[in-house]
Amino acid sequence: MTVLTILQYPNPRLRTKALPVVAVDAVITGLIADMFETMIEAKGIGLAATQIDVHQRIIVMDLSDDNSEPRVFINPEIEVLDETTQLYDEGCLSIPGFYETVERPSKVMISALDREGAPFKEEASGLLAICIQHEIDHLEGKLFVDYLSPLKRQIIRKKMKKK
Ligand code: GNR
Ligand code: NI
Repeated sequence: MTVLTILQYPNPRLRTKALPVVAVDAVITGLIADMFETMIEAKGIGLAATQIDVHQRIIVMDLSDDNSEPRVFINPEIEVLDETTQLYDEGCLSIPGFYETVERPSKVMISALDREGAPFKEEASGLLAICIQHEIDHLEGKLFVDYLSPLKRQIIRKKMKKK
């Protein structure tokens, strides 16, 4: 297994739209293992393939304190189940050190393939709902800073460029 490099904002590759996975084969399985290793090493709760410059629709996630609940979402789709929204102070491994409040739908239905390629559905609320929306945004080339005012985004962009 390998720890991969995480692209940093404002790298334009983070704006690439990922394509669906065609077959969950040994290459995809190996990539998923590397993504978990990368996410854990970076102390994240989720990682989208876009962040490691692979533009296929793959997300790994572990919301537990001890990395005991790994989740994989391949070709994920969400349907908003409730117009209610929730606010959360979001961070991103591609924008380290910056946290800003983002508003998102509270309750969504996730449809995806698991690591074996089998389809499943899961109703999500709380942190899972936030995280899956944050990760699917990555697959679309979108970042949490896109929800902020242009001024706030510009400040973060300049500070990231200085690093
Ligand atoms: O580790 C992460 N924490 C986090 C906190 C609040 C909202 C979303 C996230 S996801 C982030 C990891 C990451 O950048 N995934 O793309
Ligand atoms: Ni992120």
